[in-house]
Formats: sequence, C-alpha cells, structure tokens
Amino acid sequence: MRKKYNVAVMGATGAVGTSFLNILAERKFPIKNLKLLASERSVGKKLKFNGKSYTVEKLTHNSFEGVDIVLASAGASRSLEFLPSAVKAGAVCIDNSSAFRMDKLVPLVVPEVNPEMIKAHKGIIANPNCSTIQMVVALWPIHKAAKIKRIVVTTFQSVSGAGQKKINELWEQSKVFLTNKKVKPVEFAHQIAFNLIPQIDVFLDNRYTKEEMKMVHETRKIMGDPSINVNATCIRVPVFYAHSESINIETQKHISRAEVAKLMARAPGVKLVDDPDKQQYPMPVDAEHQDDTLVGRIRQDESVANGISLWIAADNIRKGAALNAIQIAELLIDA
Ligand code: 25A
Ligand code: L14
Repeated sequence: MRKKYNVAVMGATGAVGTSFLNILAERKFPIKNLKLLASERSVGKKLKFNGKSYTVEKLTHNSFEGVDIVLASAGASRSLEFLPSAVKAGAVCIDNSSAFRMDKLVPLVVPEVNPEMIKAHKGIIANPNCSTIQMVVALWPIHKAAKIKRIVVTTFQSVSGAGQKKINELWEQSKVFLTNKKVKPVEFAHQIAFNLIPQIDVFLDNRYTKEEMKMVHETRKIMGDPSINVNATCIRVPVFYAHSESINIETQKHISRAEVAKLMARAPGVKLVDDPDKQQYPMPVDAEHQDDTLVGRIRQDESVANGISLWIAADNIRKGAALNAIQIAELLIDA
C-alpha cells in the first residue's frame, strides 16, 4: 500500500490555499492528517476537504510537529518567518512565495522542465512565479530543439494573482462602473474595471517592476541557462482567472512554425489550440480550471532570421501556483 503523509496548508483560506485543497482531493494525494493554517483572522473557520470539515488553526512556530509536507502560500514575509521552523521540525516545504526562489540552495522547480532538481533540496523547494511557470512549460521543448537566445514577453495577468481581496475588488468596481458611478479604487492603486494597469509589484532602480525581473531571473534558473536574455512587460488586466502572454523568441537554430506546432502538440502540460480558420486560439476563459497551458497563434517572425511568435494562456491559480506545487509534492513522494 502507498504510504500516507501528514500535510499542512499554510494560507489555507486564500485564493491559492483553497485551490490546494481542491487539487489534493482531485488527484487523491495520499494524506494521513491534514492541517489548515492561516492568520488569527481565520482561526475557527471551517473548510471542507473530501467531504470532511476541517477547522483552521493559527499559524505559529509550533504548527509543524509531525508534519511531512508543508504547502505554503501566505506571502513571502510569512514564509521567511515560519518555514525555517517547519524545516527544523523535519517537514519538506513547497513554497509558493518569492521568498526563497533565487536562493542558491533552494531548487526552483517546474515538473515539466527540471524535475531532477528536487533531489537537491535541503527542506525547501520553491514554486516559481505564475507568469514564469506557464512560459517555461511552453518554451522548454523549443529551447531543447533550437536553443532560445532571447525572449520578449508581455503578460496580461488576471486579478486573482494578487489574492482574494483583489478578485472581490474587480467585481465591486465593475458594478459601480456599470451603474454610472465613480470608481474609487481601494485595493488597487487605480481603476482596474474596464482598464489596464501596467504595473505588477514594485518598481526597481532599472524602471522595470519586480514582477518583470522575476521573469528574467527565474526563467534562467529553471531552464538552467544563464545566457537566455529575457525582456518582460507585465500588465494587470480586468480578467478574474488565468494569465495570458504574448511571447516572441529568437533561436540559435532555425525552427519552422510547423515544427513548433508539432512540438507543442506532444509537449507535457501543453494543449495546442491553434486553428485560425476556426477562430481557435488560447483565451483566459478557456484556460480557467484547466491544468494545461494553452498555446496558439504560432507564427514565423518574418522580421528576423530565426524567430517565432506565440500566444499562451493558463490558469494562474492552478498551474501558476497550487497545481505546480502539488505536482512537486507528487515527485517527492514517488522518488
Ligand atoms: O507577500 P505578501 O505581500 O505578504 O502578500 C501576500 C499576498 O499575496 C497573495 C496572497 O493572497 C496574500 O494576500 N499571494 C502570494 N503569493 C501568491 C501567489 N503565488 C499570492 N496570490 C496568488 N499567487 P491570498 O488572499 O490568496 O492569500 C492569503 C493567505 O495567506 C494567509 N495569511 C495572511 N497573513 C497571514 C496568513 N496566514 C498566517 N499568518 C499570517 N500572518 C491568509 O489567511 C490567506 O489564507 P487570513 O486568515 O489572513 O485571511 C483569510 C481571509 O481573511 C480575509 N482578510 C484578509 N485580510 C483581511 C481580511 N479580513 C479583514 N481584514 C483584513 N485585513 C480574506 O479575504 C480571507 O477571506
Ligand atoms: O511572485 O499576479 O508569486 O500579482 C504572486 C502574485 C507574482 C504576481 C509571485 C500577481 C507573485 C502575482
């Protein structure tokens, strides 16, 4: 019989935390005991898992006794503070925050790309940024075939990436806007309903945002190739779930549009949706609740010798966060 594990979900009441519970149940993860951890605000709240009701407990340094696996998504500051205690208690932590991603001792893993890296863990495995995960799932097979030299990407990121409160705010702002009243942003810096905001995370000295630079550094680490050049522009769009990306790549070796389509048709974690005659292409509403990254609009870039343009969409809460983390947990227990 398969071994069963004690699992703790840190940030269980959030957008990603809720998705952890759904996906653990869907994929029949072998759980012995489940612990739901969140802030004081959520203590006593009840959440359903596999038809059973579980009570949310306050996250403390003593929460991890007897826990085998921690799935964390309560923000970087909480991960920095509490995961060292979890490691001390003997748990392996899969962290969805940005806290440890660029730490040299911490593997940064997308199972379709670099599953072998989990072996090197010292108690913490980092789950990459949502926009980076879906991009490398699509680009990895192309990189192996033709070696990518440069990536230019623009993201169209849904509000759910920023948490449950931002989801509620798009809903509220939309209602206000549609009744001809003046929108007063609370959670967002600006109106998000019927608008676009070209800022995700804080600005850095080079005038890129932190989200844009995460895509640069994380892509190089996951693909194991520090020579890949990445230029990212990240945009918040008034979509509830799923991030989309316009991607242009330059490769060392020439690769044709048809070859890329063939690679995408059999790439793990990818669903090819590319039929212009039938108006079929990836869209966020179709990516929502799906495990696969949708890839389409594949074109030869006619402005350079070796270039390809494509358009992708994926569920940022599933593949961009909870699903990728649980796939890492599955690799761990099958190792
Ligand atoms: O890194 P930062 O700056 O700390 O940012 C963290 C934020 O980014 C989101 C996450 O949103 C979080 O708000 N986030 C981080 N990584 C993400 C990723 N990869 C990501 N989002 C998507 N993809 P979230 O709402 O989805 O999740 C928040 C979870 O974290 C728990 N939490 C927060 N502080 C904690 C903590 N857990 C333990 N200790 C702490 N100190 C949080 O639980 C949630 O599970 P919660 O108990 O704080 O709140 C859950 C419910 O309470 C409501 N609420 C939140 N804030 C307030 C509030 N109600 C009243 N007043 C408030 N101030 C929420 O709506 C929710 O229903
Ligand atoms: O680094 O869409 O995981 O705001 C989580 C929130 C990435 C951006 C991370 C969003 C961030 C994301």
